[in-house]
Amino acid sequence: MAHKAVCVLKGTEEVTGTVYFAQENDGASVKVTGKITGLTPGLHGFHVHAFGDNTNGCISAGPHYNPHNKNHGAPTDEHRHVGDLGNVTAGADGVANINIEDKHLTLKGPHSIVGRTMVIHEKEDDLGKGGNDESLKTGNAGSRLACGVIGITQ
Ligand SMILES: [Cu+2]
Ligand SMILES: [Zn+2]
Repeated sequence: MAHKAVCVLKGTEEVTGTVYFAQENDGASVKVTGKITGLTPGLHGFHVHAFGDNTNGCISAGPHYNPHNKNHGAPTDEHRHVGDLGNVTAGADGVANINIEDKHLTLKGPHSIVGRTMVIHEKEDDLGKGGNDESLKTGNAGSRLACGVIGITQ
């Protein structure tokens, strides 16, 4: 059975976006598509954070979703946070078009990302290669520009 989810990202500045998630069956990879606008041109860290809590803005979403207690890494790394989707790239128009297929995410089961928060960051995620402690936690991606809770859709 296929699973689908959606996330509307909002922030304090002009950054907004809509992200769609689709998984053909329980064990399949998750396709992540959509668009984020209002960004500065270049790379921006893009992660699933642990909590679906936006009571104090994006900061309440907590750290990167990490149910297996790993260090921060690149999307292609075997050892990474489940939430580590790396970077999205905004063009000169400030728009990032998202088209990711990820094997670590799931929309079903005990480690489902549904009910957690998607965050887009100010800076580039160094993918755990920054050579300092923070790199292994956050990728030094800076502040949280916009976020939204991932919810079930039809
Ligand atoms: Cu993040
Ligand atoms: Zn991470």
